[in-house]
Amino acid sequence: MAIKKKKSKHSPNGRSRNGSGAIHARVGTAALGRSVERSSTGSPSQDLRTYSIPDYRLERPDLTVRQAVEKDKDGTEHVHYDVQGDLNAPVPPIRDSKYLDKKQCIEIYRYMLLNRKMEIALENLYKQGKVVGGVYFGLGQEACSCASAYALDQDDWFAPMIRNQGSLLVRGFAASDTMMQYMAKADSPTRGRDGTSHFGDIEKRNMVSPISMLGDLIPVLSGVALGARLQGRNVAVMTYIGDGGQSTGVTYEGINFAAVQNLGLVLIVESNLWAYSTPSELQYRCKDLAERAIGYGIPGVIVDGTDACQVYDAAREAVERAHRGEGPTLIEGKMMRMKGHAIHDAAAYVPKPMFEFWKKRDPIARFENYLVKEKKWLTAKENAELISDVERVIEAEREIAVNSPMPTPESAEGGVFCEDGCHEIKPKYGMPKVKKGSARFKETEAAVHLK
Ligand SMILES: Cc1ncc(C[n+]2csc(CCOP(=O)(O)OP(=O)(O)O)c2C)c(N)n1
Ligand SMILES: [Mg+2]
Repeated sequence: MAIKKKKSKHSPNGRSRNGSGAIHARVGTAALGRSVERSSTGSPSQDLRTYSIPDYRLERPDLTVRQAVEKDKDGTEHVHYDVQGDLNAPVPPIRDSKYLDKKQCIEIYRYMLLNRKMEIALENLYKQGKVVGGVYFGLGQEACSCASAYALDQDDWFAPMIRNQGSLLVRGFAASDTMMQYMAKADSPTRGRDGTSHFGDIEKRNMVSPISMLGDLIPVLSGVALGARLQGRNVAVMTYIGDGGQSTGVTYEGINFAAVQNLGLVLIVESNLWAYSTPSELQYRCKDLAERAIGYGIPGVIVDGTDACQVYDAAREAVERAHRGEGPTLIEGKMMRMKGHAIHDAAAYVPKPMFEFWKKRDPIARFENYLVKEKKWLTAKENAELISDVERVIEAEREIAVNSPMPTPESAEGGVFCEDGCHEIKPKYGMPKVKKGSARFKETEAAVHLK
């Protein structure tokens, strides 16, 4: 296998941050392209294959982070990071969506605002001492969370990770659910048994609970798709993994399983340049994580994770592939984690100019500019009204959350393990298909399990 690469003057390992020319870009299709290279005489060379990764971005930031070690007077070593590259590059426009209309764009914008303002309220609740434990933020990643979840159909499934509190809003959770969860309130989805995001809803919202062990959601979601298929349905199952988390072995296992079984996994790789305090340069060696798709034999695509239209289009195409039973898609969303890992982390290790570069690419400010100034789909007055309405909603949700009681100590005894008659496990879409055969096993394992 050969991937055409161009050596960068910034990168000693040959990994340039500038996508131009590094991977054959074929914008407009999410299909994995593979071709046989032709030699200069025009005859096909069987030795060299090239692969195409579509790249929807209108800008390919060319920044590199390098580790430097300095010694202080006592000889103690201090590690810090420097950023190099074109930090003054102009901000790209939003790419027009192939699918979204005016109403849908405004709806996604509203979810992104809800996402941002809910997290601002959460930060305040934390500072008021009302939160039990920490708080995670998706600042700078609202377009990725909201536009991807918006691409799912009602019957599809999803599993968010810590940066995807916006996806929960899109899938019908209230902001107060997340707030109460962080405050461990009696009315929170886990009734005070968990202080962060470990809750799901397999009945109404087709949501699998996040799993803290990075990567483990991927095989679980692949399993959901397999379960649905056994019940006669091709559903899309969307989940997220960070640029750090994707290094885990289970990520490989989960995607590979979905690939060979043609399961409708839609994996959003959140390339936000940091994994806790580790820059992506120290996390993986390939240039773009979408390249991983080539090894799995599935389509991979790169989008600007701060552009809601690009995220939506790639996610929607992946969801449609899933519905057609054509298997998984890997979507790499490039963006920047604009806060520390969680509220306790001031992110002092991130070079300040890097924050400044990405602040100019704020997904909400860019989408607002697109809707108000470029498309003129919102007047300044309508936009101001929409923002105040979102603020009103968040304030009302905050009130609900704050006024919810703490759980009673006695309630801790119940509702942790399934008790007799607690709930029925039944197939969602129909009885699993029974395979006819002459062997001893007459029914599929799922059919036996769900009897
Ligand atoms: C298997 C595993 N290893 C380590 C951790 C601890 N941990 C939690 S989040 C995190 C960083 C994740 O970085 P990334 O995947 O890039 O996601 P981001 O926080 O940037 O969204 C680590 C190391 C974990 N939860 N699971
Ligand atoms: Mg990361």
